[in-house]
Amino acid sequence: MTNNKAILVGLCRDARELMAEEESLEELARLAETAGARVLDVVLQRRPKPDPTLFIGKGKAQELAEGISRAGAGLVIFDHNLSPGQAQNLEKVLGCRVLDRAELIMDIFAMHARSAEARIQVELAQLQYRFSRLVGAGLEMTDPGAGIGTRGPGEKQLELDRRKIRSRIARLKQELKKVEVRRRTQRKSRSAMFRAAVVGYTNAGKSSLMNLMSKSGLKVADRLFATLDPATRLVVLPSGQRFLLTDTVGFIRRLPHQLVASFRSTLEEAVEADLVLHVVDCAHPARDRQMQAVRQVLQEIGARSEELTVYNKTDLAEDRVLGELAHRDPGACLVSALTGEGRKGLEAALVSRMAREAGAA
Ligand SMILES: Nc1nc2c(ncn2[C@@H]2O[C@H](COP(=O)(O)OP(=O)(O)OP(=O)(O)O)[C@@H](O)[C@H]2O)c(=O)[nH]1
Ligand SMILES: [Mg+2]
Repeated sequence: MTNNKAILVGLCRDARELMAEEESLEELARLAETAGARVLDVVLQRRPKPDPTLFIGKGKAQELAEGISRAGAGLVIFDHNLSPGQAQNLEKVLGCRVLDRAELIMDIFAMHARSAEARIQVELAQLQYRFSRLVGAGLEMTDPGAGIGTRGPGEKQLELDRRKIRSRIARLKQELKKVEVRRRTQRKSRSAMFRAAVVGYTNAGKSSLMNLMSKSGLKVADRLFATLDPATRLVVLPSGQRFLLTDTVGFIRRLPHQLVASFRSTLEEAVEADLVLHVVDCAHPARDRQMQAVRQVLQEIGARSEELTVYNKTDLAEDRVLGELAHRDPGACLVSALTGEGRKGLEAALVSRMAREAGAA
C-alpha cells in the first residue's frame, strides 16, 4: 500500500503574508484529506524569497528530511507551485514523494471527474503540467508509482515518451474544440432567455443555491470540488418570470492555470451569462480573500458579465458580520440556501436585474 501520510509545507515572505499563508495551509490540509492523505504535520517557513534550487532553505530541508523519517511520512505537499528542478531536487533531499498544490488540485479533479468532457479537461491539464515538468527538468517520464498525485485519466500516459504525449495533447485539444462548438450551439438555441451563472469559491454553496432556486436535486457535498460539470436549469420565479441558471466548477486560490485553460468551455457559461451570481460563504473566516481569488479567476477567463454578490450561509454567520456586509455592500443579497432565508430578497434582485437588461436591450 502506498504511504499517504503527509507533511505540508508553506512559505511566507513577511509578516503581512503570514495570516493568508496560514489560511492557505489550512485549506491545503482539507485538499490533502479530500485526496485521501493523512496530514501529520504542517511546516511554515518565513523567507524573503523561495530558494531557486530547493524552494525552502537548505537547513530547513535537512530538518524536514529528519522529520519525515521520524514520523514515517511518505509524502510532502508544498502549498506553492514548484519549478521542475525544485521538485526533483526536493525528492532527492527529502527521500520521499513531493507534490505541489497544483498537482494536488488536479488529482482531486481527476477523482471527481465523471463526464467524458470533465475527464478530457482534467487529462489535458495534467498532461500539460507533467509535460512542462519533463521539459523543464530535462527528463523522460518515469513510473511515479501509485497514490495521490498519480490518479486521473492521464495516468496511463505517464510512461509515454514526449512525442506521444504531444500528440495526445493535440488530440485532447481537438476533442475539446468539438465540445466547445456543441456548447456554443446549445447556448445560441436558448439565447433569447435571460441567463445567469452561479460562480464562487469551492464549497460556498453554489449547487445548494441552484437547488433552492430550481428544485433541481444537484449533488451537494461538504467536500472540495464536488461539482465539475456545468448544469443548466430553468428557474420560474413566483412572479412568473423565467430565466436559465447554470452551476459550474468552483474556484480556489492558486487554481492551476492549466486547469483554468482546459476548463474554458465549462467556464464560458459564466463568461457569456447576462449575470454572474457570485456566491460567497459569508461565515468563512477567509471570506474576503476567497472573494478576491474568485474575481481573479473571472478576470483571467475574461468574464465581464454584471455581478450580483450573494452572501450565502447566513444561518452560520454572526449578526455582527451580517450587519457589516449589508452596510459594506448594500446591493448584495444575504441568503441561506439551507434554510431558504433571504430567498425573497434574491428573487426581487433578480427581477430588477432582468428588467434592467430588458430595458437596455
Ligand atoms: N449551514 C449551511 N450550509 C450550507 C449552506 N449552503 C450550502 N451549505 C453546505 O455547504 C456544503 C457545500 O455546498 P455545495 O452546494 O456542494 O457547494 P458548492 O459551492 O457547489 O461546492 P463545489 O461544487 O464543491 O465547488 C454542503 O455541505 C452544503 O450542505 C447554507 O446556506 N447554510
Ligand atoms: Mg457544487
